[in-house]
Order: sequence, then C-alpha cells, then structure tokens
Amino acid sequence: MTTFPDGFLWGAATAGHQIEGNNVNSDWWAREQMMPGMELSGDAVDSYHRYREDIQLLADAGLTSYRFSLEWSRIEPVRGHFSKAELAHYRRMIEFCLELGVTPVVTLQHFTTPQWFAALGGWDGPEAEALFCAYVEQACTILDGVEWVATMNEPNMQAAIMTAMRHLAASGGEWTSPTVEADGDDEKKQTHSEFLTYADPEIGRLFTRIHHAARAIVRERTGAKVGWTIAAGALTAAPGGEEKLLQIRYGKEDVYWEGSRGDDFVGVQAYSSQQVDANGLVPHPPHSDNTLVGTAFRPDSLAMAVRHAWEVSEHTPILITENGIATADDAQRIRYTTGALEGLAGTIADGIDVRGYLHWSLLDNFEWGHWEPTFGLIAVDRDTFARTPKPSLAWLGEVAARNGLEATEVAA
Ligand code: IFM
Repeated sequence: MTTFPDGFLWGAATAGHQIEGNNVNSDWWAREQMMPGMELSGDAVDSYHRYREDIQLLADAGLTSYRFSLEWSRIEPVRGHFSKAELAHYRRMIEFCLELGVTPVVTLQHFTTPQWFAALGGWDGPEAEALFCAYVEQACTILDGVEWVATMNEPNMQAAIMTAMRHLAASGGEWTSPTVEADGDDEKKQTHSEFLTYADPEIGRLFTRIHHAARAIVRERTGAKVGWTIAAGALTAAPGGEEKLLQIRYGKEDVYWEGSRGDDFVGVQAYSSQQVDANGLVPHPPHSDNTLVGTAFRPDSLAMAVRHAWEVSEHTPILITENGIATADDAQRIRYTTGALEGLAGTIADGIDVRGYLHWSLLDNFEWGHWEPTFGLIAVDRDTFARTPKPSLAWLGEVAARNGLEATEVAA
C-alpha cells in the first residue's frame, strides 16, 4: 500500500458562488446577467441552506476536511456595512464542521467581490487593499478554531482575466491578438488563443501586497495557518518554446509562488498539463479522454505542479486545495484521482512537505458560466436539490480511512 503521512488531511472543496445560490450582491451575479452565452448561477445548488447535508455527506463518507469560502458580498453587501447575520451563518458552518470532526479550510475570497468593490475599480482601485483588509478583519471574528485560512483563491486567474480585460479595453473591445493554426484536421480547428494565456506580473505584485497585508491581519487575530491558493498549469516547453514558457509562467504563476514565501502553507490547484511552444500555449490535442472543459486527461499534472511550487516557493508547506476532473464518467474520475494521488505520494517520498489533499469538488456546481462540466463527488438535481453521492465519494472516503492507496488501485 502507498501510505500518506500521519495527520494528512483528506477532503473536498467548494466555493460560495458556485454552490450557495442567489449571491445577488456579487460582481459575478451582475456579470452573468450581462454576458451573452453565460448560464446563470441562480439558485446554484442551494448549499446556502443545505450546507449541513453537504458536510454530513462528506463526513459520513470518511473525509476529514472541508474547504469552503466566505462570500464577501454577503458579509459586506454595502461598503462598510457588515452583516452580523451573515457572519453568524458562516460561523455556524465552521461549528458544524468542528462538531463532526471535519477540519474546515476557509477561503476568504474565491473569485467574487461585492458589486460596490468592483464599481470602485476592483483590485485595481486605489482603495483595494484597505477595503479588502477591512473585510478580512471582520472575517477574523468568526475564525476561532479554524486551522487553515486562504486569503484568496487563484489570484493568478483573476490576474489573467484582468490582463485580458485591459487588453480588450485598449483595443476598443475587439480581441486583436493573432491566433495560429496548429497542425491537424480536427473539426474544431485547434488554435493558439492568447485569451487568458498571460497575466501581467505587475498585477501579481499588487495581489502579493494585498495578500501579505491580509496575512498579517489573520496572523494577528487568529491562530490559523495562512496562505493563498494558486492555479498551477503544470506547463512544459515544446521544442523551441523554452523562453516563451518562462515568460508565460512568470506572470501567470511564479510571481505567486514567490509571493507565498513566508506563508504557513501554499494551496496547489492542478488539473491538467499543457505545452508551450514559441507561439504560446499549445492547444490540448483532441483525445477521447479529454475532459468536459476540453483539457487533457493528465493526472500527472498534480505531482508536476507540486514539484514546481515547492521549488519556487522555497519549500513552503503545501496543501492540495483543489484537484479533480470535469467528467460525466465517475469511473474516469476515480482513475484520474488514483493517478494524481499516486504521483502525489511520489512527491512526499522525495521529501516534499504536503499536508493534505482536497478534491475539487464536493458537489457538481456552477462552473463560472456553465453547468455542464461536472467536477463533483456528489451529483445534485437542480430542480429538487436532491443530492446523490457518486461512487467516487465512497472511494475517496476509503482512501482517507486507510490513509493510503491499495497496491491494486495503483496498478489499475
Ligand atoms: O471551479 C473552479 C474553481 O472555482 C477554481 N479552480 C478551478 C475550478 C475548476 O475549473
């Protein structure tokens, strides 16, 4: 059997906007109403009211940790007005986890911000740091007993969106960057698209400053370990792509791994791997195993990401805060996760300090404008909100209970 260290956390992750429903004061809610082609989050999967059932299912399966996020726009729907009732709601979630012996991992900001914050310029606005810190101070009042706090989720993806938006604004709303046709005669022409490929490193430095300010508040006011969670691309160079790889990876990732130096942990989030050639990101080749979001089936991406994060963060302890696959085939999910965990065990055997594994996601949920990509260990009927655990939930619970993978699973 491949075993994991004692005390290793085994869990699953979610984010408020993707599961709670009716997050009406958030910038994403407003964006969904405006953007053609985007599906609406609406009631989501009503986890705002059903969180007990969700956490209970996780605990009953044998998982020991639940990562979820606080919704800033519920807690501070109007600038400077902090809702005691919403803070109490999230406190109840934390207490319910603790009652069940589930370790809560709390994200303070997972992609969404209040609409009023966005109207003031968002993260680019002159008061961004002070405004976020004022919210973090309030959030700290409910974190008693919480051991793990992430200030922000995937600031690097937020930066990639900001970079793309700036580019769009500068080009009068037209996406002007060239695309390059790749070889192959697949029906959907594969192109190098630059959209979301780059993130301006300056934005990374801005986020790092804000993260460090929030980190100081969390350290001063709570006993939690604090870090942030970063989207890892597990990028590699195709022949001739070595320089381009360094350029893309610096703004999109490395500036964030560097920013996590001195943190108590860094959250690694990996799903797939992609090559970079001289033109940029090479599209995922068409394959029957590709996921519902078009990415390649690459369980090895987790170990690749962990090794890179460990090196650039200068050995900051690692928590896997997301890893999973968008698939309608639950057997593929188990196959993927087995491979990912096998690779993860290899990184630990090589001396990398990995503290836990949180699968994305506990529930099928709102994938930022789309409902089709299903990442969940639990299916949800969106009319009745009935939850149906998939075999992968029981399987991951068994892995957690034995704190290891059976030899037969590894070989499968
Ligand atoms: O759903 C997202 C999550 O919000 C952030 N990380 C990647 C997930 C899957 O795309």
